[in-house]
Amino acid sequence: MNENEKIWFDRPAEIWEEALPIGNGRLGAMVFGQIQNERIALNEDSVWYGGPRDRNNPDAYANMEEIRSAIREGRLDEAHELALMALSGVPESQRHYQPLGDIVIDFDDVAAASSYRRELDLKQGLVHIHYDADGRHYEREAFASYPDAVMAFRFRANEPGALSFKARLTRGRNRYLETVEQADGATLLMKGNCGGAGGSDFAAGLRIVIEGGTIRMIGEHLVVKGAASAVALLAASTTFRSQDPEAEILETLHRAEGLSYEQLRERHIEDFRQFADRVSLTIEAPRNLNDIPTDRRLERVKDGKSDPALSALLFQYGRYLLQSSSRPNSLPANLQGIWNEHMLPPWDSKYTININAQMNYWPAESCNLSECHEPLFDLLDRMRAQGRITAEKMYGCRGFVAHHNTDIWGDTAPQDLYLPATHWPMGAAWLCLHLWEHFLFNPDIAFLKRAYPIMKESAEFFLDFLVDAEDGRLVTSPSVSPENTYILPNGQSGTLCMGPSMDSQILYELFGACMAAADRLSIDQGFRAELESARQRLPEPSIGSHGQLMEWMYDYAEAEPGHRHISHLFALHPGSRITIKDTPLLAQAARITLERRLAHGGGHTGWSRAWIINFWARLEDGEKAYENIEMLLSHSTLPNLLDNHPPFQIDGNFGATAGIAEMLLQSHANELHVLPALPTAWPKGRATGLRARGGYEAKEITWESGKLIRAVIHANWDGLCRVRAHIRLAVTKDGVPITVSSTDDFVAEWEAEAGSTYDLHPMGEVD
Ligand code: FUC
Repeated sequence: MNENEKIWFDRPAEIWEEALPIGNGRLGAMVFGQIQNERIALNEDSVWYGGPRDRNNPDAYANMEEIRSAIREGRLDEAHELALMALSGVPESQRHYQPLGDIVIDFDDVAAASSYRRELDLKQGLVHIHYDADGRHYEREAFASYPDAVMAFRFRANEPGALSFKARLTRGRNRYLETVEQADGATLLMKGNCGGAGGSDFAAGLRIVIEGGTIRMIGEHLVVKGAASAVALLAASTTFRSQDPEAEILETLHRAEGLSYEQLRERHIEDFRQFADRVSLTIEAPRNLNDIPTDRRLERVKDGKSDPALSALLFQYGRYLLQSSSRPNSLPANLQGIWNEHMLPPWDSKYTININAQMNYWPAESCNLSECHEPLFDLLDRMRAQGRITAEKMYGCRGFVAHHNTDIWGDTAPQDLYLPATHWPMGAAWLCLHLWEHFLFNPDIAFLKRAYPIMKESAEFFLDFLVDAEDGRLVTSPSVSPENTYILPNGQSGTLCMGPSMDSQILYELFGACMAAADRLSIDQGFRAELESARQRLPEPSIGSHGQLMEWMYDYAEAEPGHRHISHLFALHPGSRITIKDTPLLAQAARITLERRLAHGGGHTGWSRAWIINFWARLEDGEKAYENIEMLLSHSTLPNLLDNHPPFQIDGNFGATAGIAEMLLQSHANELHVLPALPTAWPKGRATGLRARGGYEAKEITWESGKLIRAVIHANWDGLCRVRAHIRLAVTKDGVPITVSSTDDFVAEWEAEAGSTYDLHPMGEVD
C-alpha cells in the first residue's frame, strides 16, 4: 500500500474539522474515532429543507428597461435600489442542505488507549482506526459502498466478549426528526421531514450485526453486550428519489446483511479502486514524511518547513473527495461536497455557480473521473426547466438562464439581496461549458447530441438578452463582475454594470462551443451564423492603465484591489482564449492582474487561492503555482486537509487538485503540453493516468532533475496528436519509431489511432 495516499492522525478527532470523510455520492459520513463516545456524522445528499418554488420576481420584466437606463446613464444608486426590489428572487433565498444526523455510540468503560492510529486510505476508500486498551487490541473500519448503497462500520477486539456498547441515531439534538422506531426486530429507523412546504421525507436505518455476545433493542438504543465484533450498517433515503424511503432502506439493509462484512468490503474496494487507481502522483522528496501524522505535517508547513510530497497527497485527496461526493445518480458535490454538519449551513451548503460549483468539477476530466461529472449535468437538466421560466418571466427572453446560485431543485431565480453577486445572469452559461469540456475530453458524438440542445438553449437566451452599448458592442445588462465593486471617476461606487469582462469571456466560449458543436453535428448553420455575428460584437479582452486585464468594459478603479474573485481572468482559466503562445500580450496582462491582486492581499479564501494555482499553471509559472499550493496548505487548510474558506468549503480541495494536474499536463490550446509548470520543488516524480482533450490519456509522465524522461500517451480516439514539451521529443509505437512532423522544435505531431499507445522520449535517446 502506498503510504503516500493516507491521511492519518495519532489521536481521535475532537472537532468535525479533524474527522475523516467517507462517501458514496449519496451517503456521506465524518468519522471521529472517539474511544468512549464515538460520533459518526451522517449526510444523505437529498436531505434539503423545502420543496421547489417559483421565486421569479413578478416585477422584473416591467422594470428591466428602467434599470438598464439607470446603469447606462450612471444613475447607479437608482439602479441598485430598483434592482434589489424588482430583480431579486421572491423570497430572496433558495433552499438549504441539512445533515441527516449522527450515529452516537457509547462504549462500556474502556481504559486510556495507547498506540492509537486513525487513517483514511484514499486508494481503498476506508477509514481504519486501531488502538490498545486494557491489554486488548481494538480495531474499527468504515466505508461507504456505492455498489451496495450502505455505509458499513466495523468494531472489533482481539478478545471474544470484549465489545459492549449502546448505539443510537440522533438528529439536530433530536429536535429535527419525527420518530425513531424499532423495525424488523433489528433495525433502528429514524424518520422525519426535511421541513418547509414540499420538503422531502427522509428515513435512515441502522442495523447492527454481531459476532458473539448479544444484541437487544431497548427504546431507541441498540445494545450490544460481550461481542467480538460488530458491524453497523447504515442506509438512508428521501422522497426526493424514492416513493417509499422506509421500504427502500429496509430492503437495502436486508440485502447488505445477506453479504458477509468481507464481501461488502471487497465489493466496495473493487468499485472504489476502479476510480482511485486510474491516477497516481509521486513527488520524490529529500525526506519521507509519511511517518508524521498529517495534521502535524500541515503544522510544519505552517511553520515554513518544506514538504513537497504533501502536494501529491492533497492532489489525490481532491480526487478521493470527488469520487466520494459525486457519483452517477447522486446530486453534484455542493459547497461542502456532501459533508455538512449544520442545520443552517454556511451559504446554505448549496451550489454557488459564479465559481464554486464549477471549481468542484475542474478535476473531473483532467484527473480521470469523467463519470463523476454526470451529476452536474443532471442538475443542469433541472435548471434548464426552471431557467426557461426565469428567462421568460424576468427578461422576456427565449432560452434558459440562471443567476449565481442554484439548489437541489435547480432554482434559477436570483439569490440574496447582495448587489455584488445577486443579479448576475451567467451561471447556467458557465455550467454549459462543462458539457463542452466533457465532450472535448471524451469526443463521443452521442454525448454531444445530448449536450448541444442545452448549450444552444443557453446561447439563445443571450441572443435575446444582450443589448447594444453606445459604441455598437453587444453586452449583458444588468450584470456584475462577481463580486467586485468599481469606482467611477466621480467617486460613486457601483456593482451593477453593462458588459463586465467575465460575461463577454464566458459568452465568447459558449458561442464558440455551440458553433463548433453545430459543425461537428452538421446542423443549425443558420443559428451558427447568428452566434458568429453576435460573437464578433462582444467586448474584447482589453488592457487597462496598470497593464492589467480590464475587469469591466471601461477601465474603472476597483474598490477592493485584492478581491478574492478574479473573474476577468476567466479567459485564462478555465477558459482558453488567453494563452502564452497565441495571445502573449493578454497573457502578460493576466500576469499583471494576478500580481496586483496578490500584492493587495488576494487569495485569502481557500477557493481563491486554488484558482490562483490554476492561473499560474496556465501562465506556465511553476514556481508561483507551487508557492500558492504552499499558501493554500499553510493558510487555508484544516487539520483533515479539507479546504478552509474559512469555514470549511470543499471547492479549494477540488481547485487545488485541478491546479496540480494543470502544472503537469495541459491541453486547452489544441495540443498536449507535458510538464508546462513544473516547480523546482518537484525535481523528480511520476504521474500516471492524467487525461487530455482529444480523448488522450497520459499513461505516464516521468521526470528527473526537472526534465521529462518519458511520457506515454494513449489515444482513445483517432485524431491529430500534438505534444509540446520543454525538449524535443522522439515518438515510438510498439518500440518502432514513428515519423512526427513539426512546425515547432518543441512539438511532435502525428496522426494518432484510437486504441494505440505512444512512447515519447527526449530526442537523442532512442534515435
Ligand atoms: C461566493 C464567494 C464567497 C463564498 C460563497 C459560497 O459568494 O464570493 O467567498 O465562496 O460564494
